[in-house]
Amino acid sequence: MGDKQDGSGRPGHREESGVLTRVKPKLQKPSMYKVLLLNDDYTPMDFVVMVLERFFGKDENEAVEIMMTVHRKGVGLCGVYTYEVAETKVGQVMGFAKKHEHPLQCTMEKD
Ligand code: TYC
Repeated sequence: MGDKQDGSGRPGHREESGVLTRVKPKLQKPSMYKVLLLNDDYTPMDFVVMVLERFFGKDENEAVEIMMTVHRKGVGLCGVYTYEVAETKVGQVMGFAKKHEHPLQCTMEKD
């Protein structure tokens, strides 16, 4: 529907004055961003587990697993989100850690 061939030689396109145009412009998939937690020596393990449950929807087992990965390896993946959602999660975690006076760091990077 709306993309029948018109002599442009490509389905889904039309050609006018030598310019090939998509009939239905393609929507681009948004870039995705990883939200990461970083290890430190002072934030209590229970607090990190709570963060993972509260802001990343993890159940207790998943949260403990991610927290222990961060504790052992220095960094761990909380989730992958669009830019605005990732930015919001980072802000929520940093605000929550600050409020409780823990040095927990949360960052994002392009997937
Ligand atoms: N290393 C901390 C401790 O021994 C625990 C911890 C885990 C801190 C994960 C931050 O992102 C973190 N209390």
